[in-house]
Amino acid sequence: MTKRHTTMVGILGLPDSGKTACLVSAYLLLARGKFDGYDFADSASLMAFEQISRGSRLWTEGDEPGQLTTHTEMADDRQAGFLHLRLCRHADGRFFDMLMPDLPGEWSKALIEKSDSQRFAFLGSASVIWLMVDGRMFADTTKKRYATYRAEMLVERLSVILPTPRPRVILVTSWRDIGEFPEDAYQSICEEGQKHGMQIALAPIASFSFGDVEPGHGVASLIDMTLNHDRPLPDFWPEDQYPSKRALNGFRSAT
Ligand SMILES: Nc1nc2c(ncn2[C@@H]2O[C@H](COP(=O)(O)OP(=O)(O)OP(=O)(O)O)[C@@H](O)[C@H]2O)c(=O)[nH]1
Ligand SMILES: [Mg+2]
Repeated sequence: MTKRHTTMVGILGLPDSGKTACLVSAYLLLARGKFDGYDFADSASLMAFEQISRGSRLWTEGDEPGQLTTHTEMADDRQAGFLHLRLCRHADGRFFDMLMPDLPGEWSKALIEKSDSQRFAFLGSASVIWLMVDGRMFADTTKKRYATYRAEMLVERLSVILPTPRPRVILVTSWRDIGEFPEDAYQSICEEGQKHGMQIALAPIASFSFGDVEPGHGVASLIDMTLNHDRPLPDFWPEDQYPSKRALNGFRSAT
């Protein structure tokens, strides 16, 4: 990150929300040259991508994948490890470096249940946050309300960790292949975000697919949203804090 401008993404989400699947899907789309708007340029973590994509070898032409990722566990349970991607944008040939952690959902669970936030300190340097939720829970009317509540808890916990001005937060909803994400649940999560000064955008994805939606749907658009971020700049010269600014302006006009 000291060498090149890098977009670090903070990825949170309960177990099974689809974090690993999303990263695998992005990697597979890039590997097959099917990633809308971008080409794969490089990765400093190819081995790690290969490792998490192992189960997806079955994803060949016309062969719809099923359960392809496994539960994430980490060798080091105190510190996040990152996957790296360098992408080239078709529109202007510009290169983008991204760092994304593949964290175990247990970390987010412990954040909700025990406010265990120490391991998430790195989120302070993230440009964009992906808040991942399991689309299956929101498609099931008996589980939707609880799933919304848990997502809001995560937003609330996140608000304590994130700096101000807030980085952009994207609600990434998985399993788009089984249906649309319910709008009322999104509204409710957005309102929780607004209470804490966060604007939450929505990005539905189908990392894999059992339905009519093509596998990888929404993933390239999520990355595009992520890379085109404008982090609001802090108010550099608030009048009341720096009265000398006026003196400086006066000096300028006098010369
Ligand atoms: N069809 C379909 N399957 C998905 C999608 N997203 C995730 N899955 C599947 O759902 C299961 C859970 O996804 P993971 O990506 O492993 O979940 P995770 O958030 O990494 O879970 P932990 O590592 O336990 O925290 C896996 O079997 C995935 O293959 C999706 O958008 N569509
Ligand atoms: Mg995982």
